[in-house]
Amino acid sequence: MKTIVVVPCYNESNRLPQDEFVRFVESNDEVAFLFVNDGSRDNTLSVLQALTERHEHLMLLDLQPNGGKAEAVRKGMLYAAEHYDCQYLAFWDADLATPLNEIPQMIAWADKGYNMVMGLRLMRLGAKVRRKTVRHYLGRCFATVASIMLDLPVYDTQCGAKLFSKQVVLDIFPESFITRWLFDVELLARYKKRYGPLKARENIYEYPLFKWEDVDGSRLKKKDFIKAPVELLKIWNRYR
Ligand SMILES: Nc1nc2c(ncn2[C@@H]2O[C@H](COP(=O)(O)OP(=O)(O)O)[C@@H](O)[C@H]2O)c(=O)[nH]1
Ligand SMILES: [Mg+2]
Repeated sequence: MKTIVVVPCYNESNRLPQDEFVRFVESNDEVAFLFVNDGSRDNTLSVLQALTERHEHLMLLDLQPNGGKAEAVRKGMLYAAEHYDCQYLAFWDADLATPLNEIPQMIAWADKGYNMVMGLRLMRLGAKVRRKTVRHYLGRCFATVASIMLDLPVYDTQCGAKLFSKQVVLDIFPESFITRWLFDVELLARYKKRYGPLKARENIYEYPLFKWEDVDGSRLKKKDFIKAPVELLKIWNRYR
């Protein structure tokens, strides 16, 4: 398998588009999925057990108790890097706000030599990128501040679809994250610290997704937006 995609799942039993994952692995034999159940309180675990029976490229890691998205992604990425022979590792939101057919495109950019490829939600003519207005503008403000803080011309830090070479995963995932929702910003800060600002500008690629749609049922609350500036400051202080 060339690529393993980690899918964090917290109370996803009603929202997970199971058939789309099955269809995808049936037609892409270079990609496998590792679903990480993160101490869900609904029957996500049994849903995932049944789903991962349907194809050998659908796999399961069960974590207890709930540790949050950042920790589930981190543990899943490290587990996959250690246990499977693969070239790339990715993480992907379970609601498929980013459609699975963007995976091969992101792999293609990694094949060109980028060792970190980030989904970019760029609202533009001709693309099917739809974000709720408030979230869009809050997101743009956040991304602008994050970009200034990181001193990197990054446009969208928070998209839930990102792909890495195995070496980058082994370099920037082992340490626990200090924030719960801003771990993507931490990943960029760690990358820059590990490889330097020049490499961060040259070897990370933001790939503009053709399609991205807000899916209802987000676990993000208003208070998470309010806390964001403080969390950003924590990151700035920790990684400078
Ligand atoms: N492991 C874990 N994953 C979570 C948690 N909360 C959300 N997620 C996952 O993170 C992804 C994105 O969550 P979502 O609620 O759609 O957030 P948003 O679209 O970014 O607002 C999904 O795959 C969720 O299952 C959590 O507490 N633990
Ligand atoms: Mg979502």
